Amino acid sequence: EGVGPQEYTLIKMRVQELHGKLASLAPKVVFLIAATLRPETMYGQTNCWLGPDLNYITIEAKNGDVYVCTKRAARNMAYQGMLRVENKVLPIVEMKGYELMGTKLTAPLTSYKTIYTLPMMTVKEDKGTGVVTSVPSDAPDDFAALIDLKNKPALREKYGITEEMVNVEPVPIIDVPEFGTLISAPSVCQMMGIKSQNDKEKLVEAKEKVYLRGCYEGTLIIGEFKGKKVQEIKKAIQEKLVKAGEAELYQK
Ligand code: A2H
Repeated sequence: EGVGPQEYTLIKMRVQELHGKLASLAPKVVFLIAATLRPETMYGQTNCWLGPDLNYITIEAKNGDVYVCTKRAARNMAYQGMLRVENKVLPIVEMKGYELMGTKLTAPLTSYKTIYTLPMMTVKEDKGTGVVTSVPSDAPDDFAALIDLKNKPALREKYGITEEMVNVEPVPIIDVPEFGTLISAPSVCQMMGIKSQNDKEKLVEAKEKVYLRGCYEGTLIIGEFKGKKVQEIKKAIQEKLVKAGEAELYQK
């Protein structure tokens, strides 16, 4: 882990219909909250990752919204004064990631009206919130996990994922000079022969390459900050999301 506390942006991904274990929470508004270091990439969200075997809980935020995340993240949020602790009415629901697969979500900034929760085996219990937003254009991990689901019907079936749910493509959102018109994560994965989320060592290398280039040389090619350097507008996008009630800040 890095030095000192990491500041994440928690992206609020609204659950469109409350089914199964989440049904008892109605009429509350329920969000999966994804921790990201790259709020400026939210234009390219195509889906949301959960660890199928991780445990998730629901908690009530200060504003009355219900959040889904790991217990560990909930504890950290409580320390950071983000939760409504006096609440005694709300049932706390506990569930496994696999029970939430295929949930329809509404996420900020992305052009996809609905995105789905999908399984990723490398989601860590002890990082962020255990909920990860997927930007396959700019994150090799996300790209690799998405092609696994596209290529492996048995993997989809195991978690009740339909072809429609993975019928998404990386969205070009950031221009990196070195990659020309190519989208960074897919092209680096292809150049390095990465075919699956199991190619772990190669993915570490790919991630570093794409991350550094995107952050330091990238220019946004979509949205209201189009034409601006990623470095210059990262904070502005984060603030805009927070102001709109679509994100919160979280230290860990
Ligand atoms: B980032 P750090 Cl486009 N398990 O968001 C695995 N990965 C997790 C996680 C967990 N529990 N929680 C967060 N993450 C991911 C976007 C993104 C991210 C892009 C490019 C790079 C990138 C879209 N996914 O991260 O180890 C999240 O993915 C590269 C570092 O705490 C989060 O930001 O520094 C990042 O890892 C946090 O990683």
